[in-house]
Amino acid sequence: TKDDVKGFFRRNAFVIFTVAAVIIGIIMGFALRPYKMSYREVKFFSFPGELLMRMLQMLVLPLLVSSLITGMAALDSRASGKMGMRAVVYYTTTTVIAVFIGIVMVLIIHPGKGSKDEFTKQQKIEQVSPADAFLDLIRNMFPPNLVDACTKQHRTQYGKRVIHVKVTVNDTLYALNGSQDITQEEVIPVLGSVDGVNALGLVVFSMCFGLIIGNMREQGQPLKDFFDCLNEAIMRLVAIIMWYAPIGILFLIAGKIVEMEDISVMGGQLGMYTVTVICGLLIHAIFVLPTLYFVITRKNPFVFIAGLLQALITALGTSSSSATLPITFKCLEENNKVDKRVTRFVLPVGATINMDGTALYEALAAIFIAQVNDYDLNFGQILTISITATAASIGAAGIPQAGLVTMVIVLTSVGLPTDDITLIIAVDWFLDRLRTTTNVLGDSIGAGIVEHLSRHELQNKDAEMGNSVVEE
Ligand code: DAS
Repeated sequence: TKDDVKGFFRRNAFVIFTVAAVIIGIIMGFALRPYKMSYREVKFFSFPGELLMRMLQMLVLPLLVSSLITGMAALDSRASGKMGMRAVVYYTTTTVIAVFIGIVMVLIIHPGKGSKDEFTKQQKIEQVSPADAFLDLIRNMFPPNLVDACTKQHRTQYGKRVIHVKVTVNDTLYALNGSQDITQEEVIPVLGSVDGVNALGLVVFSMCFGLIIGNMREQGQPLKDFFDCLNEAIMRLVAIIMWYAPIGILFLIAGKIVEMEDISVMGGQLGMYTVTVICGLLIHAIFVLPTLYFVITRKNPFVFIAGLLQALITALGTSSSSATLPITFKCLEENNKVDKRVTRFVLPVGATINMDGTALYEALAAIFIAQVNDYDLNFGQILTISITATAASIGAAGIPQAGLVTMVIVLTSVGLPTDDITLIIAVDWFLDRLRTTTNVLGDSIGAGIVEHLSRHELQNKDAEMGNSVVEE
């Protein structure tokens, strides 16, 4: 009836607008490509998309800190310990499966053969040894200056960026993660030029701080109330930004299509490599994660995923799982009714360290680069790649192209030339979106699974709260 149709549109307005935005963005992008817009014109054209990125990034810091602190404070240490253990087991399991899929796919399809002279490389890429990178991972968990951790992403022990990469491919200078050595003017186009926060450090601090004020009972109540209120206020801001999101996503996608290299770059082994990555991510996202969800919760995974559509499309548009975090919260809490005590705990941690798509990608890309170099890897080296790809995905920040940058660690670990990152940089802007979407899906499915496994603790907590209300 008419009311049913109206009800359907009201309930799904966001998703309908967002899907429409993606379709219009793609059409507009391809329609504008023949005009060969200059870099300045492209930046101007995709300005509404850049605004969306900045609005979402603006919220990441207060949202991540307030949701983790309130999430931890809402649970006593036993309950959060059990929930934390379940989350870590889930993260480890899905990341290992993702790496395994990546390795199997690249060994079966074997996309990398033939020579690599089709690319020019003019800049050395900084080497970071796996040991340094691993120590960096631990070091970044304890930021010496919290304010600094809010403004700078992970740093190496030399006080520089984790790894910044300057490469020139076919006369186009690229900078990943906006290296300080290159000014904006020099770099055309600037790829992942996003200054992330040191999310790792803030996650560790917020978890400890939330647990402590949770155990302080009445004494900690003022701070608990403060962060609860801050979290609620931020989520209301997100609700406002969500109306703007479809417009931002439209211009992000259109701008990227206008800007992207000629499709001819996709020829030969690079095209096969792209197909291999897409197959691997699809197997993980459409088969592995939904099956895991169904086996554990016995609920329909695709209904759960339908509720996430807006977050998945935002991840596709922004290629940043931390920028998507506010929308992931909204989708899980409002559409999928996941308990806030779970989302506030699992999502910020997951968005920072659980990146299935990135782990799959880094293992696959490293082996692809070995294949292109006719370099036969033995079992031990493939094992090393799977371990370093897992560690690199944990260390990667949830910002654009982080997975390409931390791959230097994986390549260095098996003696592969790190300069060969330039072989795959031309398609990375596209594959980054797909692996970011996989990352966000993995975090969200994780929240659903952890909530299901923690339902007894949550019910006991509700009963306790209920009793205390009755006593009062
Ligand atoms: N773009 C990263 C993210 O936001 C993933 C990556 O670069 O691999 O999850």
